Amino acid sequence: FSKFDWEDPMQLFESQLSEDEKAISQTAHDFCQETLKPKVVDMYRNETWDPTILPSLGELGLLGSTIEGYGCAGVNSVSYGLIAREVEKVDSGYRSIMSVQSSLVMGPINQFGTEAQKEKYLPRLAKGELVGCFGLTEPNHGSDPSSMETTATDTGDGHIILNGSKTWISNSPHADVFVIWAKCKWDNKIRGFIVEKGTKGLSAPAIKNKLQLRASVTGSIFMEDVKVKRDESLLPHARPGLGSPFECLNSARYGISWGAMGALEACIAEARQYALDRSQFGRPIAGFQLIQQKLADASTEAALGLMCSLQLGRMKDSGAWSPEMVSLAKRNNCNKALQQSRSLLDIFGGNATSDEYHTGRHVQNLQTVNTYEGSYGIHTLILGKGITGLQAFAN
Ligand code: TGC
Ligand code: FAD
Repeated sequence: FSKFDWEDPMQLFESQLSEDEKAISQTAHDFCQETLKPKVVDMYRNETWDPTILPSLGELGLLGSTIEGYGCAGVNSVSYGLIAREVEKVDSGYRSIMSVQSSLVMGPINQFGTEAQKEKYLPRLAKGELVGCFGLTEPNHGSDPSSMETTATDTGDGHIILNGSKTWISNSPHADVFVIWAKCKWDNKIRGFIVEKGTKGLSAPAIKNKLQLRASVTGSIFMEDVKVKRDESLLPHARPGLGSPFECLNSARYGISWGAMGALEACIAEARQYALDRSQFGRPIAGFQLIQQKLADASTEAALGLMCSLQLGRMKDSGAWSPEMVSLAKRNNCNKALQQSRSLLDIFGGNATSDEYHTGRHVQNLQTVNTYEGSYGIHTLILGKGITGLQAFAN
């Protein structure tokens, strides 16, 4: 048998990845540890936006990485997951910045846009020259976007007028490109629209003083008679209804299943080192059984969760996947990461309070990660419907 490696307990990295996947993961790892990690404590403290982050991710081919052409890397879904894992080892907020740009902005433009829209936006989004955001959630409609109040009116002369508001939108205060989902007055169906920063009637103020995800800027979007050209703005290949925005979410949720495990792995590494360095009662606390149980439980959940995400990625790459599989992975991995990181935080004793240790920040972030892109409860109900055939969302 081989020697046990606590950093890769089931030899996922060593035995299950292709050489290309290992190289992409290593590139992402080095960039995240060398460039992102030194910034994170300050950005989290001050809720700031660093305009160099997206361009540096773009330079390495880490934005919209699964898209073929338009300056994108065209890698497989497993590689996208490995990138999300490395970014979220530093901070869930940084992974949010990356995954919103990749899955929720470049994804729908690539999948549902015209050739002209793709040529116009994708290369610059891939370079990180443009910042994108995705507006689905509204103040009164989060888990149930089908009831959204934002409207699109066709003026009959080639224009669309958007009215309404969105809330909790990642990147929106710095966005150049807004993907907005609105209910069309002509047939009551939801469609996607691209709106550019600076369009009259559009504003996106930041939501300040968040308790979580402070290294990622989140905002509202307000639209008051926002007039856009129909052929430039409408994503014409999106199926009318919620199916198309949910397709974007499938990809983002899949990436989050990897990312949450990355955050947990970072907590395991930090807690293990802390426990080895910290002595009480004349010996390292790592030698106490209660501490070892926390590390064993967390390592087990991280290893199992990563294998689940890897299997899902392989199924996505072969085309044999379902949204319920995505819900299973997103629900399990986010919830396990939240529970286990919270348990590991106890190892730091009073130092759990200090933001010089990263575990407390990960615990805070994971509360949001367990909520956005479909809360734990919503993914429970998606799985419940998949298992029983009966939906329990509403009467
Ligand atoms: P339902 O009637 O079940 O479905 C409506 C239509 O959508 C289709 N569909 C899907 N298509 C593709 N993929 C999926 N996963 C799909 N799920 C459903 C479905 O077939 C149907 O199509 P059609 O042709 O029949 O119209 O929908 P519902 O209104 O009953 O809602 C069900 C529910 C609760 C599961 C859904 O609304 C839901 O998932 N709610 C959660 C909302 C959510 O996830 N919001 C995320 C906002 S974005 C975000 O959080 C970004 S954070 C990013 C970051 O910073 O990282
Ligand atoms: P609610 O829908 O009000 O849910 C509240 C509680 O009720 C939850 O526990 C939920 O599970 C439960 N619940 C709801 N319905 C049911 C039911 N039928 N049965 C049982 N329990 C139920 N959205 C975007 O569109 N774009 C973004 O970029 C984006 N980024 C975000 C960034 C941050 C930092 C945050 C916090 C949120 C972001 N969101 C974004 C919004 C996010 O997707 C929503 O917050 C999430 O979908 C939950 O919606 P809600 O907050 O309205 O909660």
